[in-house]
Amino acid sequence: MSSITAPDDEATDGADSVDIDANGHADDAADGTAVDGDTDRYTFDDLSVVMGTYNEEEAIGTVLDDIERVTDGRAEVVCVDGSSDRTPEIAREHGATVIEQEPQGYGVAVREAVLTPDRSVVVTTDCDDTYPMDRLPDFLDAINEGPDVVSGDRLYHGAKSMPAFNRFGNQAFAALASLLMGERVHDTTTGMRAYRREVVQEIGWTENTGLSAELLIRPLMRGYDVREEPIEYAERLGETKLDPIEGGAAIAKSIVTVCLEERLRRF
Ligand SMILES: Nc1nc2c(ncn2[C@@H]2O[C@H](COP(=O)(O)OP(=O)(O)OP(=O)(O)O)[C@@H](O)[C@H]2O)c(=O)[nH]1
Ligand SMILES: [Mg+2]
Repeated sequence: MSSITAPDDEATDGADSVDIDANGHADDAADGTAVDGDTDRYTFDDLSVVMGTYNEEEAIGTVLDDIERVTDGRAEVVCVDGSSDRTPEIAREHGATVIEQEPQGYGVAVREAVLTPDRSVVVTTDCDDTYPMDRLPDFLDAINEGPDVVSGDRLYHGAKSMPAFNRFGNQAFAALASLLMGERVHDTTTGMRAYRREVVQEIGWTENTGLSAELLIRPLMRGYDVREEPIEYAERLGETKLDPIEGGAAIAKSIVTVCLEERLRRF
């Protein structure tokens, strides 16, 4: 795991309730089960996995089956759905909480999704079977080690399944954000991250297509402890909902706007 920034004491006050494993071993809770004498660690019972869903009937069954298998059915799942196909029915059959919303773009759905859970740890994902749900225990373990945000870095392993145009764009977004923030980040547009709930509750989110970048940049620039975790990335099931040119321009604009806003906030 590559560490991006040191924690800012003031900003991470909300994290005080969690103890790091006395042995310094994150692996003790790799199955999300609190071990004896270690009851302050978050487990799958503290985990919400949230996503925007928009006509994902090809993928949603697989994604929700994976979450159920990996977390023993203990993680809560929240889908903010704008579909006209069977996606919401399939989600409900799998026990997910479905919030219906007119389709208004990625960020409008995902903002609602991250703000909905009452549980302490919120993990975002896409509903297209691209993100490795079998890494949920690692993300939970990583949060238990102390960070406020753990961000899946798809580019670390090369992201060969990503279309070349998107890969190039994502590298360019990371370079742009790194330059403007003065901190090296490797994947600003990943959809898989774990957050301590306080982080998503305390920050006001403004972006739509660029929300994924905003969800990394604002916490980082406010001094939260943000870490990147290399992940594999798979080919998408079903149709993309993002126009690469229009979406790419919106993301670049969000990165510049959010970085400038966060810099001005410091004065
Ligand atoms: N509710 C809702 N969900 C959306 C909307 N737009 C996108 N999503 C969901 O947000 C997630 C991300 O969209 P994707 O199409 O995967 O975008 P992407 O990951 O940038 O592009 P891909 O390379 O195709 O995966 C998916 O789970 C979509 O179903 C929307 O307007 N409303
Ligand atoms: Mg996707």
